[in-house]
Formats: sequence, C-alpha cells, structure tokens
Amino acid sequence: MASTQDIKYSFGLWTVGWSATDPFGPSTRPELDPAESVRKLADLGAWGFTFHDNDVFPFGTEGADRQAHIDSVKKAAADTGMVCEMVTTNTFSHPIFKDGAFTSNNRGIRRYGLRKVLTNVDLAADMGASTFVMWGGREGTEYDNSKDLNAAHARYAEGIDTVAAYIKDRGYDLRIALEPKPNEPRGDIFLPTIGHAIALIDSLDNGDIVGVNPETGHEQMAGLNYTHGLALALHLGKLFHIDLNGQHGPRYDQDLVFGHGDLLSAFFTVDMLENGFPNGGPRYEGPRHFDYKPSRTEYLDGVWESAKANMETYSMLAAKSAQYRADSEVQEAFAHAGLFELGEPTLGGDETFDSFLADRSAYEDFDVEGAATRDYGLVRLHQLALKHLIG
Ligand code: GLT
Ligand code: MN
Ligand code: MN
Ligand code: MN
Repeated sequence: MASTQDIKYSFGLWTVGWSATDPFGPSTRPELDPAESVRKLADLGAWGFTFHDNDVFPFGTEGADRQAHIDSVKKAAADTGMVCEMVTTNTFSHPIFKDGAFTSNNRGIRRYGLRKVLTNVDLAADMGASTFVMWGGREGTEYDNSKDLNAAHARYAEGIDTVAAYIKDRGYDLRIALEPKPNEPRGDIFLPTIGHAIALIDSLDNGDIVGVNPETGHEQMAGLNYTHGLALALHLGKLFHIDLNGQHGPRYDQDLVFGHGDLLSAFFTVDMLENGFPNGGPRYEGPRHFDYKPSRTEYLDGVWESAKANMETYSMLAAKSAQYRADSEVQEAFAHAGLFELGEPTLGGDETFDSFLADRSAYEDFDVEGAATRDYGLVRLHQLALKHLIG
C-alpha cells in the first residue's frame, strides 16, 4: 500500500488558471501565467501538470512567439522538477469549432482541427508527456437532425484513428485517452460515457493505444457510478488517465474539489485506486490528476487553497481507505459477503458443457430455498466503511 507521500498528484493548468468566466458573468479573477502556476503547484506539493495548447499560447500563435510561451513553461518544469504527464488540445473554444472539430459538418474545419491536433501531438511528445487526452466537448448536437449521425461517428472514429496512426508513425511513446461527457457545452456530446467510448475504440485500427480518461463529474452528470466505470475500464485495460473532481448528481458540470461532491463515492474511488480490487487484478498506475475549477467566489488565495484541498482530501481518503482495508472486521465482512468467492471462476477449468450439464449439484440438487435465505451482510459492511470514513 502506497504511503500518501508517494502519491503523484497532477493538475491541469486550466484548472487553477480558470479566471471564472461563466455564461452569466465575466471573469472574477485575473489570468494566471501558466509558468507561474507550475511553480505554485510545485510549492503546494504537486508532482505533475497537464495543459491544452491554448492554456500556454493563444490560439493562432505560431513560430518563435509560440516557442517562447512553451519554453517558459518548460523552464518552470525544469526548475521545479514538475512532470508534464499529459497534453490535450483545445478544439472547443474558438468559434471555428462551434459545430465540432472531428465531427463538424464542414470538411475544411475537420481538416483544420486534425492539423491542430497533430501539431499538438508533436508538442506532447516534445514535452515528454505519456498521455494525450481528447475531450470532444463540441463534438455533438443540440438537435438530432443536425447531422448524419452515422457519418458523424465514422468521422469521429476516422479522426481518432488518424491521430493514433500518426503517433505510431512518428514513434512517439504516447497513448490517447478519450474523455467522455454526456452534455455541456453541446446539448448532447458524442461518446457520452466510458462505455460508449470503449465501444468506439474497439472499432479502430489503432485502438491498442487508445483508452479513456474518465472524469468523476462527467459520469455522475450521466447518473452513473464513477468507480464502476473506472473498474470496467481497468478490467478492459483501457484506464489510461483520470480526471478527479466533485459533483452533486446530474446537473451542470460543477467541477468541484475532489470529495466535495459525493464523498462516499470518492472514498470508494480512492479505495479502489490505492488498494486495488479485493481479489487483485489490474491496477491504475498513472497520476492522480485533478480537473476541477476553483469556485467563482474565490480570489487568488482561494485558488491555491482549493488546489491544496484536492490533494489533502485525496490523501485523507487514501489514509482512511488503508485503515479500512487493514481492519480484520472488514476483511471478515468481505469474506462473509462472498467477495473472495466472486474471485473464483464460475466454471471449473476442466469443465465441459456435458460435465456441467451432468452436475446435479449445480441445478437438480441445488438448495434453491436455502440459497435464497443467504444474508450477505452488506449493510454492516457498508457501515464499517462509513465508520472508517467519518468515525
Ligand atoms: C475542459 C473540460 C475538461 C477536460 C479538458 C480537457 S477541457 O476544461 O471541461 O473536462 O478534461 O480537454
Ligand atoms: Mn504571445
Ligand atoms: Mn467537468
Ligand atoms: Mn476533464
């Protein structure tokens, strides 16, 4: 079990850098210099950072001017030892992308978007990042007759596959992570959940280097269980990155501090990430990356307080979850509930259809009434978790 000191925390530069413009009012805080944010996050104890191209240089900046912006962030990283672990592309802010980048009805815009992304893949490799996130915030519709929905998914797959093929062609040590979100800013966004994204990835020629970057709030906006979604992605070998934050159920994207939404869900997310599955199995080894927004009410002190709060909350939950797992009563309740029995395959290794069908103990002689009265003790087990969390 990792001590909380070892946890690799990472932040998007757009998180602390959000100047708090919302649809109802302008910024309440000044713009931050991204290089200064890297230094400040390092001071607070973060291990790494991530960014969009246009968090570091304005849209349309080219040549030496662009490079100067990049070099300023590189210098901050070199000075502080902060790792640039992920890079992503802004294909959602500029009006050109109002109907999407990879799925715009306009072919010229699709080609422009693809060039912007490929240029940014080069930057990601140059920065030493290992993950390239693609959040298609504008890929979607408000109206179901806005697009040929089959063609839109075909163009989305084509775009992602082209980026993956480019990564391989250039020999970059990068993997793509698609970030699902059900809606906002579009009325309906394509690839709204982890499951949708993985299904499309499965159809790609280069899907081996494409996985997912699930965000806590995005799954919860869709009414889904974030921890279950991470578990499925882990099971399928597709959990390439994570965006941790807080959300109160299905409503607008709140991007609260991690744990400031559904705390019990956050506890079980951390428990799974830090302690793994009770029967072992695949583990997430990547950074604990926060994608939150310092609330609009906060000024600069509040920005850095909120950044700290993400790491503090995660570390507290990691410590609590370690105690929870180490508690012999919890382990006994796991056993009583059958968690370890679930780790056993349902069929025996040498079983055939014939021997299974001939096994009277599996059906004819199975004590159906007895099995129906089994008490799993799940409420007691959950109460034990709650006691460790708040007791
Ligand atoms: C944008 C979005 C986030 C994504 C970012 C990556 S952009 O801030 O709200 O959830 O992770 O592109
Ligand atoms: Mn400039
Ligand atoms: Mn969000
Ligand atoms: Mn995100």
